[in-house]
Amino acid sequence: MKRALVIALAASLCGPVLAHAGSFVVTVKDSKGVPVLDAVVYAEPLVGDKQKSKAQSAVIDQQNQQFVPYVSAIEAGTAVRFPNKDNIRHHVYSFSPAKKFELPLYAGIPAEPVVFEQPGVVTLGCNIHDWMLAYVAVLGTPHFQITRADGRVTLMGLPAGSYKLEVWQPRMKATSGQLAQTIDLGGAENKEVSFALDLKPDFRIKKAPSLNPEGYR
Ligand SMILES: [Cu+2]
Repeated sequence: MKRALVIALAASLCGPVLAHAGSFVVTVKDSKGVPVLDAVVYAEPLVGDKQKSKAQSAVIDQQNQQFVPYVSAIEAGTAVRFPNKDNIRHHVYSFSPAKKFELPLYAGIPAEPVVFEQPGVVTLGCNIHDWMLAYVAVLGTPHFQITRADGRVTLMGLPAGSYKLEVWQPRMKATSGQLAQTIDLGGAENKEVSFALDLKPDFRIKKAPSLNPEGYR
């Protein structure tokens, strides 16, 4: 009797979610059909209780006078640390409505992380090094991934239901095609979805002008 109860409990704790979980297999390309890097793909459940996530943390480095990574995706409420791995000081800031903050000129790791409470896109800069640029997509869902060079991600372990599937990329034009799709996902279903983005050219300066010790060639 006791043993049966334990087994039943164990099954109820870890069984249902896995048994009815599905996934979105998402491909992001540009208007010419080229796979898109650094696209944030995220799925928000349209019905049912939103799972309350536990406190999470993330790291955005400053390395060789660049932010690493260039694009981060986090769930709202995540605490982010900004370690400076360079031997010069940085002054990290954001003027974005979703999170305004400033880490005045510092070396090493600031004592306190920065907590991003509100969903939205946050643009990061450095007061000293104008070319330093990074983005944080703060999301109201734990279901997200960022594309690599192949433009593909898989959002796994999603309970069956109806989802709004969305994509965001720093170079996306406001007029980009369909950026949000409402899709029903069945249990144990792997649903293929694709997005085509209209992107602006990449104007980023890849490296700090002073990084090349031998000067310009
Ligand atoms: Cu800097």
